Amino acid sequence: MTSILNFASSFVGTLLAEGRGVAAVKNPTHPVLPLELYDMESCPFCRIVREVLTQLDLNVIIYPCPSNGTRYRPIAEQVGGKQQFPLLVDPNTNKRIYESHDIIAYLYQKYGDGQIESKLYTRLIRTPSSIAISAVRLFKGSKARKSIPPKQPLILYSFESSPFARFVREVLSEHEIPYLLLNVGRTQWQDYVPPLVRQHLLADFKPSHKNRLGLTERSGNVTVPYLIDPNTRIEMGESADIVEYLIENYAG
Ligand SMILES: N[C@@H](CCC(=O)N[C@@H](CS)C(=O)NCC(=O)O)C(=O)O
Repeated sequence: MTSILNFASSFVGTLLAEGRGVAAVKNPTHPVLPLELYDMESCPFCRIVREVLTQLDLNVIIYPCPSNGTRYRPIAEQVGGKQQFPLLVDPNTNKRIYESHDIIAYLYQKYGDGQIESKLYTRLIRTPSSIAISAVRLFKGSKARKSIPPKQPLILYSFESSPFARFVREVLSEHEIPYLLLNVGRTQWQDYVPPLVRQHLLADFKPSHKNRLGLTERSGNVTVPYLIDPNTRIEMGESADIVEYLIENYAG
């Protein structure tokens, strides 16, 4: 019963995003170094930034900063001057930016087509639906739990509005586990075909974007979430298995 409700609320969350956080632009501009985001999975302002990171096909190292967390909050304060999230760091340009709308504007300007969405759109459309998603998920991922820090950041293939990837990101957030988020937003109609059907009916299909291609080469398909743990050299798909693995290996 719990898991049905858990899935239902994550799926409702995906519907509330009104299609954002699923698709990626056709011709992305990739920076040399991944961006860095001090983030809380359940923070509505952080989510709207992550939606744009999926849209622009940008890789990002996530440093989770749940509300009572002690691992990355002090670092965020050192880096940016205060504990407010989201905080974006772009090591390619040395920019450190607070305020979700300013971060989104920067991302569109620097890595998008230069067209910036209006602040009204961010505040009246994006933000309320993101608050609704956090509410239906009961703000999961916002409270730190005891955990063992990994030596190296984990790697997660995901796109923001995947209802399954959300479960994994919530656990990573609560346990303050840093991870390189490799976005796999969809661009072609074949990307929307369910993975099992695609594997059989479109066996020759090659995705156009680097992360989708990389994941296909690794696992034979694009199914998210997909976790790689360089510390144990384990890699796996299936959100329930990943959640179990993370708790077994990193819960304190
Ligand atoms: N106007 C800011 C609001 C950011 C904000 O209020 N973030 C909350 C988390 S949702 C925060 O940083 N709270 C301080 C804390 O958690 O210590 C934005 O759009 O980025």
